[in-house]
Amino acid sequence: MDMLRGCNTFHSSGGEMSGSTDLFLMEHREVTRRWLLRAGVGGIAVFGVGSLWADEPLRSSVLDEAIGNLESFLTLQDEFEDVSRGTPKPHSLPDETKQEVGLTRETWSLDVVSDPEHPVKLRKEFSVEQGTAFDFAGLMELAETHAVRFAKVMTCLNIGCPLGMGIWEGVPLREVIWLTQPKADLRRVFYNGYHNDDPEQMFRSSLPIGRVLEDPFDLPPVILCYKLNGDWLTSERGGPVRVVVPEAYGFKSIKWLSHMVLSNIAHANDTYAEKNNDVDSPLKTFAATLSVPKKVEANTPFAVTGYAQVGISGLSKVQVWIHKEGDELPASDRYYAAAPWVDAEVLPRPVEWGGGLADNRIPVPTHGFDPQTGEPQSWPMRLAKVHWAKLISGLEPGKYMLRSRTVDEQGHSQPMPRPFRKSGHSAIELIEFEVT
Ligand SMILES: Nc1nc2c(c(=O)[nH]1)N[C@H]1C(S)=C(S)[C@@H](COP(=O)(O)O)O[C@H]1N2
Ligand SMILES: [Mo]
Repeated sequence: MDMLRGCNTFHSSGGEMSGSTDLFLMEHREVTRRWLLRAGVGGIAVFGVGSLWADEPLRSSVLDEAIGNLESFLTLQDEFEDVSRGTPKPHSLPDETKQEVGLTRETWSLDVVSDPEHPVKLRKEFSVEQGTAFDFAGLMELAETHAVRFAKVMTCLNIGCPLGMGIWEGVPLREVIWLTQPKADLRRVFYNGYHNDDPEQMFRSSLPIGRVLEDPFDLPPVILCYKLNGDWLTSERGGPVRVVVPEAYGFKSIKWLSHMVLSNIAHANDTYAEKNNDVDSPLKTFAATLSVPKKVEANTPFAVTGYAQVGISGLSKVQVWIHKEGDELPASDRYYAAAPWVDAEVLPRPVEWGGGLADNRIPVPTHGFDPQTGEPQSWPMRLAKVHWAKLISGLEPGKYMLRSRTVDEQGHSQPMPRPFRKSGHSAIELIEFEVT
């Protein structure tokens, strides 16, 4: 865990149909439905990306097939990548132990207390020690009137590649904080999850109180999350309750939540700061490939696909640039800003969302989706992972390098505007392939 690496790319094996052809066709049909059977569906025009699809009959079947094989938009809970500390990892404990230590909905309890070292004036505290802890029944009571849902990609600042994409449901954290009736000296909250009662294993994160009490611009609230894609949050994903911070990297979204401390401390005190991470860095926008053939035939069109993480700066374009080995690279152009980039097609919202959603419907209401129709209110949606594809017309034989990048809504191309690795991955990906 927590290792530094680029984003995975898988070389597709170019038309290979190994294994059972029937099975392949079945799977193929299924995934194709996710992304392609839209022309007659009528959803496209509603949000104004009709032009992308207007020339649909002219689209290459090569491109359509590559799009059809893309992963689904939402990730099944069990298929998220897991980034968990702990020996043993809390989600691997036996059920009896989970019961004992409060890692089930029936036994969950939360401390919400003033920081002894930087005290806050509160009228009320919730304390496990004093038998007044906040419990799951209390959370469900708040959920009746305050529950919210939003779509968000979970991404580790250190790993860089998205871990999974979900619809997260929970109660805004501020609702629980208001129950303590804070009066003064509240500047920050910090929080941690169950850590085998070993201080060495504690993994803590923190937020300025302002972010908890108010949602800047159109961001969803910071939540105490108990459901993912419509199902109870699994133990591996941090259940029964985890924090989810919409615009932040994963380390702010503490799993197996057990302690919430209201503090007058004036600065961040996250465990993740210890490894030189920039803990105030919101999610970045970047692109990566999902499928690039390793070898292609000369003068034959082929498709490449990928995804873009849409960070707080939004996404206006995904672009690719194919550079032949030996050709001159632009001089003194560190981020290849002047290279001959060409636009790829950013796919509209899928027909099927995936992720195991009941009836394949985004539950209503969900932040960012129309409360009547369930359609996304903007696309590509911020804080999500979207997909792109590009048909490359034939190339002459040789070795090539494919780069992909995003351009955000302010016109910054990757790795800008925040190119520093410890504030999150944004380097331009480089994939080699050969034309024979
Ligand atoms: N209690 C606890 N919460 C945690 C972690 C952890 O190790 N312990 N890892 C964090 C990190 S670094 C990331 S990137 C995300 C990963 O979430 P996931 O495992 O649901 O994909 O969880 C965060 N929450
Ligand atoms: Mo992480």
